[in-house]
Amino acid sequence: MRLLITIVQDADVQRLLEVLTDNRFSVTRLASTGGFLRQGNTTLLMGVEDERLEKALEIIRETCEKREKTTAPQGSPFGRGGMLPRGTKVVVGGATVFMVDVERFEKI
Ligand code: 2BA
Repeated sequence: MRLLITIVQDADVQRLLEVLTDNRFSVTRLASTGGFLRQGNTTLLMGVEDERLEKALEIIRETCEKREKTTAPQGSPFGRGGMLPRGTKVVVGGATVFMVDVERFEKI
C-alpha cells in the first residue's frame, strides 16, 4: 500500500473528490496553505493498494491537468477586486503528489 499525499488547487477539489469517491477510493481532505503564494490549497491523504495506484494517478492527472484560464473580460460585472488585470491569461490546475510506502495499515 502507498500513502498518496496530493496537493491541489481548491478549484479542482470538488471534482477530484467526486471522481475519487465514485471510484471507491478513501480520501481525507485537509485545508492547507502554499508556503510560496500563501494561498489556500487542499491536501488529500489517500491510502491506496498497489494494484490501484495507477488508477488513482490517472484520475488525478485527468482532473487536475494544468490549463490556461482568462480572467474576467473588460466590462464584465464579475472579477472585481482581483489582483490581475481583466483578460489576463493564467495557468490553473496541476497537482503535487508524494508517494510513500506504507509499512503497516490497520483500522481499529
Ligand atoms: P507547484 O509547484 O505546482 O506547487 C503547488 C503547491 O504544492 C505549493 O504551493 C505547495 O503548497 C505544494 N508543494 C509543491 N512542491 C512541494 C514540495 N516539494 N514540498 C511541499 N509542498 C510542495 P506554493 O508553495 O504556494 O507554490 C505555488 C507555486 O509557486 C508552485 O506551484 C510553483 O510554481 C511556484 N513556486 C513555489 N515555490 C517557489 C519558489 N521558491 N520560487 C519560485 N516559484 C515557486
